[in-house]
Amino acid sequence: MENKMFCYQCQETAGCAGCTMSGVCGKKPEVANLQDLLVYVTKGISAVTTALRAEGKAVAEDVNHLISVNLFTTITNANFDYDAIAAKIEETLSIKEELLGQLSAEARANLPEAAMYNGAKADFDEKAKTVGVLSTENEDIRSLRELITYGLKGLAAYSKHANALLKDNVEVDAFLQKALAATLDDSLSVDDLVALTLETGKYGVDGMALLDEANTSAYGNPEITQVNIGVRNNPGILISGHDLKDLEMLLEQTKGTGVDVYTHSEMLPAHYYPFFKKYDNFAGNYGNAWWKQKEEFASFNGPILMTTNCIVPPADSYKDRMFTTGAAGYPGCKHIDGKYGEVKDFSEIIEMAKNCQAPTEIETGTITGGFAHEQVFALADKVVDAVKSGAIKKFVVMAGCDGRAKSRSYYTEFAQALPKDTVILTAGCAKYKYNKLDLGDIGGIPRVLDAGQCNDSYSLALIALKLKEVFELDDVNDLPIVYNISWYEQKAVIVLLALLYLGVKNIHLGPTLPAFLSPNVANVLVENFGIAGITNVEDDIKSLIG
Ligand code: FSO
Ligand code: SF4
Repeated sequence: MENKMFCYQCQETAGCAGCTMSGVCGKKPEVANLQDLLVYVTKGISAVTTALRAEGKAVAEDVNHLISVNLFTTITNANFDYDAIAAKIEETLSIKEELLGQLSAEARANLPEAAMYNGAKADFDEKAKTVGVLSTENEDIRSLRELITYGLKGLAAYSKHANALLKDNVEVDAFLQKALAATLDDSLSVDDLVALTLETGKYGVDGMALLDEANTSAYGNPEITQVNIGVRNNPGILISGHDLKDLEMLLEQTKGTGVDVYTHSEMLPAHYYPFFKKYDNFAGNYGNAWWKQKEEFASFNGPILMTTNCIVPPADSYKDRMFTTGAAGYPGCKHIDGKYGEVKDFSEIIEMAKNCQAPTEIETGTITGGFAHEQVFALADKVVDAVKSGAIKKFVVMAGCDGRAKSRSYYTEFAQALPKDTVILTAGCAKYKYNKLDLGDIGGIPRVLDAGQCNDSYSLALIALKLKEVFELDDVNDLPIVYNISWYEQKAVIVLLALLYLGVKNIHLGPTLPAFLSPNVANVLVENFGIAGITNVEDDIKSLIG
């Protein structure tokens, strides 16, 4: 049967090969194809901005922001709204036409076809079918182009969150656009694209540093925090995704209204920031990782605000109480817009909450987190002593994502099977596989140290570099740290590329290796970086822990 779409960007892709009829994530073929066109025109405008920079001409901040939001929109589970995606394509084309006018005739003549495309909305569906992943025929070139593009999507997501806090890094933006444009360049060889992949990792580190600076300068450094996972008696609003600025605006607007705010999934680490502790109505974290939202959003009873991915297509029972903002979108769910620096109006959500029942309790107790870089540095002496005395034998980085695949129970079992003298370092929604297991502590140091969101993997890298310095080692791979990372979507790709750039070797990646790695590209990663998959808990404990 003829493909209706082709997407293989996430870990849950159909048959570990590609979604061709409809997305496992719920993405319909027409939306998947239109996302391909959005990526294509975003690459096109990036070729234009890159050419403008080469001529010494400035590119406006708004254009950088548009490019980042476009890419973020196409991340797995972020936006399912055909009309919203079509509108972004139209806006991009119109801005690109303006920019083309600023470029010399000579530079225009050298632009790729994507930079010159200027179709009308009626043509989008037809055009979309010709610009997808499979339009690159050579499988290694395709694999590298997609690996770079997915890494850039992750980088764009992190940039977007920093931009929302009015922090920009024009070098990151310029690289992101240059690299996007390079994925259109047929003259680049496999070796060129491998080099560009590694360079993407460098900017991944810079992008995560930018976001870390944006978050900590606005909200303070994360600190050890016990987060309540039970509920109160007031009506509540559940906020999910990664955007802390949206959370801040929601907390400001719900103050004194009798409505509580709870976090879900990747918003949990917001509780670790000192700034948010001043809100009495910031009640706790409700539920688990993104893929459990169907049951948990139903029992929450109140409105839900999705600030980013990961959206599961909502059930009718709560669809009318689900709202989106930023790059997120779902047809039939109200989208609340707002420019950076402006206050978004969440009054409709708050009014709705007032008429809803309080959340139904699904758990009680607390979970502990807040082990980002400054908090861990504050504990450095204790940690170093524990390593020197042999109380801690190994750190196991188990950051990344959670997902619905049954095979992910591996991570729960792996965490349980780890010897008691090991400490798990985590970030991202991967933690939900083991953060309620009560794995105990080592001399007061919890055995699960949660740094925060997936972007806070940056903290884990800083911690590793600090330990390298303290132990006076030349190579970060000589530390007693092993990596068993789970991935799901494209933010995990930039985290992986960033770790590779920092020289980390022998990362184990699961539950399956990316379908977008061709055998040859996978080989490059295996040979140069020792990347490996996972096998079973027993063998992996033996090989990783010894
Ligand atoms: Fe998870 Fe989703 Fe943070 Fe991802 S909620 S899977 S890598 O969006 O971004 O860890
Ligand atoms: Fe399939 Fe993942 Fe693409 Fe969704 S994002 S269509 S599940 S590969």
